Amino acid sequence: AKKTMGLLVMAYGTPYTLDDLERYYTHIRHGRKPSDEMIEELRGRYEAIGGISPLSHITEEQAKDLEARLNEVQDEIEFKMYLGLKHIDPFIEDAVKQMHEDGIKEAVSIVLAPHFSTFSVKSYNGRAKEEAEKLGGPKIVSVESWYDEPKFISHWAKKVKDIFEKMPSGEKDKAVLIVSAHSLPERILQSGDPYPDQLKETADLIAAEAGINHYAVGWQSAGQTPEPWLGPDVQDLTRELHEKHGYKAFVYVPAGFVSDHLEVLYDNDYECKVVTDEIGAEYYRPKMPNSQADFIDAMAAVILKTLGKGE
Ligand code: FEC
Repeated sequence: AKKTMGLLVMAYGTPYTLDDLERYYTHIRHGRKPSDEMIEELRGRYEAIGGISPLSHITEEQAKDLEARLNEVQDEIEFKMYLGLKHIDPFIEDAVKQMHEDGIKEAVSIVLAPHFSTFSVKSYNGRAKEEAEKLGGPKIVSVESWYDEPKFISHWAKKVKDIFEKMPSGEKDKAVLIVSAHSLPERILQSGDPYPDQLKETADLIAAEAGINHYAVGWQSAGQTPEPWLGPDVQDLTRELHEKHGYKAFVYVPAGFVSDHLEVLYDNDYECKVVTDEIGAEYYRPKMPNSQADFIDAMAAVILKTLGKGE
């Protein structure tokens, strides 16, 4: 008989309606309530992208498609998907509890973010394992990162290549690719966090496969705290590359994210575009992976490899 295994898919989470803003933002801030001005500022950003983020539907579709793909490509294991979110319900702990109640003994977990950091992936997997230990199961095997998965790299490389190929010839020589991820406080570096190196490697691999020579790594969406965050920020980087090298076209690949959501639709498509407009340069941002089949297949491949069943 086929063995059943839990598939714990974890993602950031987003407010379902604007009424959820305060509890969501408070959770992100580790329980510290944001001021009214902070909430209003955030509400303004959600309103600027159409009222609310499309992230919740996309996350759900990615998780369902991943389960379906895994059950399609092999017939040894029946994967049963559970969705666990970092900052809103259903929380990671709710998903683990449900697995436990359903009698799931073994599970594999993946975070819908490619790069490992103690502040991101480690905390998701840590919360899942802690809850499972508290309940006495399931046993969870975790994917730690998948920033260099060849199918993931190809997914982006194809899109980047396509954009560069379609540029008018004069523009192509003056175009640059910017690969970015969410910034984190610089203090992650003190403990040797691999996050920046992993992003650099993703950028190197995408550029190599797409045949792009002009590219740079940047950081985006940094928090508003006094401590230093990883830089350069993508907006500053855009100005700097324009001033130093005269680039006239910018192609943004926010490879640290996998969906259309606030950080991309606002921080890239609005904030970076303000800069490219100001300097008179073209703005390009390939579509996010969302639930495109080849992207889902890339994550399925990563999971099977983690379980020792991949090529
Ligand atoms: O609703 C949406 O469409 C956007 C959801 C969303 C995603 C996302 C991804 C990441 N974050 C990461 C780290 C931080 C750190 C802070 C922080 C703050 C926010 C705020 C909102 C927010 N994040 Fe987020 N993030 C998303 C949404 N994030 C809203 C609060 C307002 C703001 O600062 O913009 C700073 C916390 C603090 O103040 O102390 C740190 C990382 C990722 C990518 C990895 C992942 O997806 O887990 C890292 C999506």
